[in-house]
Amino acid sequence: MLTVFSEKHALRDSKTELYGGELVPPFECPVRAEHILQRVKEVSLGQIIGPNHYEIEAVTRIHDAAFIHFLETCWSEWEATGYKGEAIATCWPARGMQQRIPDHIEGKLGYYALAAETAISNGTWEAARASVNVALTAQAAMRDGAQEAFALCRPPGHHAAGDMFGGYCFINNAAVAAQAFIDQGASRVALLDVDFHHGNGSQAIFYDRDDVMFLSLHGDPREAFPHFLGYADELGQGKGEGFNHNYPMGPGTSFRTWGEALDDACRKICDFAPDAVVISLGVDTFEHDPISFFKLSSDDFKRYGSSISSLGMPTLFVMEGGYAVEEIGINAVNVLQGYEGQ
Ligand code: Q9C
Ligand code: ZN
Repeated sequence: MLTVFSEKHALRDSKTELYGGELVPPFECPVRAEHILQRVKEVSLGQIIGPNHYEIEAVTRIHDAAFIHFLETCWSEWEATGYKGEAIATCWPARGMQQRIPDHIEGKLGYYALAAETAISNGTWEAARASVNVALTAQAAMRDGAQEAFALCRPPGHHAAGDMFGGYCFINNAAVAAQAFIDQGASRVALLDVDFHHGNGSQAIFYDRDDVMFLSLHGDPREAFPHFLGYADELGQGKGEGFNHNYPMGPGTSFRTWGEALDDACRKICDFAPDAVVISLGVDTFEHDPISFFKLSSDDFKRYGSSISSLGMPTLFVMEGGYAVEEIGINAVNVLQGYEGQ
């Protein structure tokens, strides 16, 4: 399987994450991508290439242009105020308040942030831009005939909505890639999100559409981030009704239960008969993940990779979360090897 990777991921290297009331070193850190790349090489998964450059229009098919401009300019505006730390949102357009975009960077941050853990710092934009180019390059390889590809994206993307960043995500790489399939003539695309966290951004982006089906297996929002989306009764709206499927699961969920949810999601994908499948591949479902509560073992990742290949559909894997950094390479590549029948 082809892997696409950019060294520019390392430019996303913020120093702080607001976690449990403390500023800690971010769980979403550069070594994650290095370990995955190392494992891809170790098992000789296949060719590894760098990303091509894509115009921003591929991104603004999904994201609001003013939001993208905000991401691009946020750090320099923040720095210009003289603040000493990284750019972190501290106020929001909460219930009953105006949804107008303020002029001050503090206000803009609150407007465009969906959570406070994710700090923007120098290099964040460049890395996010490279990450979506990685996804688009892997997608283009499939347009040109590849049956599958691995976009080793970092930073991840599935929490990013049309005009919101957060949950370590800035640009929704998987959504932009799904849209690229549609723009190249696909009638239907399934976006299957197996990251531990609900893909709120992807769901919101495609919620009223019937050409991209979104399915997500995740920690129950009653107990897990992003807390305010991901319930089972969110089925889509308008012509998108019936094209959104959530499988929220509680603390301690084992592969038995998780695998049954995956089988159900795969049946829905089969009925939908998409031209391509995009997998939001998070491996934070791992039993030893430091911020999650599912109990999948390293072997389980192989098993479900094989289930995904049983769909027999062109499949683009897009890297999302996973914070057990020592095992992240083994777990992510196990999915890909399981898919390849190894
Ligand atoms: N108590 C991704 O996996 N904070 N993002 C969790 C846990 C945010 C995860 C707090 C987690 C975001 C791409
Ligand atoms: Zn996650």
